[in-house]
Amino acid sequence: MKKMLALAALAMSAVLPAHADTWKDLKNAAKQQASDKAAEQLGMATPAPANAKVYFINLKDGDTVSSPVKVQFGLSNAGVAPAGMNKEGTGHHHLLIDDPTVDFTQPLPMTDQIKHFGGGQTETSLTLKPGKHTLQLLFADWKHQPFNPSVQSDKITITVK
Ligand SMILES: [Cu+2]
Repeated sequence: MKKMLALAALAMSAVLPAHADTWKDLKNAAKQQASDKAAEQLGMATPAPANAKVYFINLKDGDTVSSPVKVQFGLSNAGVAPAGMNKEGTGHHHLLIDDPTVDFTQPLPMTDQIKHFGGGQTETSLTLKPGKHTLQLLFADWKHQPFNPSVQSDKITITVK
């Protein structure tokens, strides 16, 4: 009988920590969800990852290109995560075409001039009319809101043949 109890206690002690971890995980997940929701409702800007930079890899100011235009997004000192995933030090790319007005205190709208890459894409192929166009990268947080301070590339002008 004593042996049985000891065995049961051993089994319990093996099970308990895992059980407690699950509870802790659940509690943390609930906490995270609540704080995500609050951040979203209050429109709280996420602090920018230190020294984060976005830049065009394959295009520079003054380039002449043909449509469709391949655009590769460069990023340093931060990571890419899909939209909706609040993970520290990450965000997703946005491409501003022909200088749209941007409210840096709000989530970015999805328009013809503000393209979101919420799947975590790091390049795209753009169909543009012949003529001059401006392009600018804007990196934003999981809720599509620009970081504070904002993480954006230089605005470049390209000519489409
Ligand atoms: Cu977005």
